[in-house]
Amino acid sequence: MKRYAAYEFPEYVDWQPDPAVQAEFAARLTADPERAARIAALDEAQLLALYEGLVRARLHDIHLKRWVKQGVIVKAWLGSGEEAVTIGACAALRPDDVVGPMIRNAAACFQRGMSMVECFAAYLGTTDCITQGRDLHIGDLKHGVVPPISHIGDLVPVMAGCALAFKLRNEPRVAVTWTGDGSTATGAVHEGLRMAASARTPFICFVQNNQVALGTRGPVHFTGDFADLAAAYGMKGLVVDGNHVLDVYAATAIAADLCRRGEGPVMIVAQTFRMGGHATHDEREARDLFPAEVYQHWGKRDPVGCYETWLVQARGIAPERLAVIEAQVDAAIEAAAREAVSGKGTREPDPATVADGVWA
Ligand SMILES: Cc1ncc(C[n+]2csc(CCOP(=O)(O)OP(=O)(O)O)c2C)c(N)n1
Ligand SMILES: [Mg+2]
Repeated sequence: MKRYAAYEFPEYVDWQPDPAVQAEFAARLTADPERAARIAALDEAQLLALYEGLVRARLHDIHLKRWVKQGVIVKAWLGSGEEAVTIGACAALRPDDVVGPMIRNAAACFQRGMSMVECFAAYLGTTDCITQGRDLHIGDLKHGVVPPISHIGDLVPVMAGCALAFKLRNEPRVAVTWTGDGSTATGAVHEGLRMAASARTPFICFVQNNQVALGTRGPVHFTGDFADLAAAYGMKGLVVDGNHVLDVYAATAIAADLCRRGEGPVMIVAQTFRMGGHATHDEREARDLFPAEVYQHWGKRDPVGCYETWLVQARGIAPERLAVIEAQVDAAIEAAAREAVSGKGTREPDPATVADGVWA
């Protein structure tokens, strides 16, 4: 896809496939026979839909960054470089499953069918979004998206509770959330996992290990191995390459089937890396957290670039077809952003309504 020098991480700007990394990507496709079978069953339309999802997530973030630079918004929390964890998971779910995305997984909102206008409007604080301008943490139960609150960890017991409801009602539905490596330190995550496991709920909990929490590097806040956590709770655990959309897809599909068979919950540890800052305000400081080689290592593993390269080189998809998808997504995002911005000054919340819908 097109790269944007003004907005992207330095490693992504002149991104070129690295043969050794692409070989790793290909090896992962067959490393686990069960996952390999899931991937082999995907048809071309499904493969292209995954590409479209990755591109949409990336361009959504690039657009937010543009707004930050233009002063339209003050800052943005991005999922750039970690898109595969969200897009791969959403692709493996059914429409009546529910997801609880944290801000790093905001792409789940539009992947599940919420409008891009609404997602942008949430940042602008206009009445075009479900919180009516109150908060950018959005969701919509119509689309099976449970809105988060900004308190990290709290979605785990909430989503485990959704899963418990599905189980008690005998509904073959699955609840999914993503928790960051740092968020696993919260009591809420522990309580939620403990309850989810003991009640055998159809719950999938991603630990999105991007190796940093705000400005604290992973090994400083956790000295264990996330892959060991699931066993401690008595739940099944899987580890995925979080930059590999097909690996995430396949593991989620397997986990969802286990859940629907009453063999949940499942914890999926997604190994990835936060290429940027916690949000746009600390991008420069974040570059000092790890040696340059670490950024280079993960930069070569750009989830969009690696998947695009695989589609072209291994699946024989013409680059022109991918360019058409990208152009369509780009045009849709531009149009949505224009529509959302038109609400500034015209669809602002009325202060008199501030307490409406507030229950506690
Ligand atoms: C309960 C609570 N404590 C602290 C914070 C402040 N806070 C916001 S994000 C964050 C770090 C999250 O790190 P991680 O879980 O690894 O997610 P990432 O941002 O890396 O995706 C912290 C401490 C918060 N929002 N809620
Ligand atoms: Mg983290």
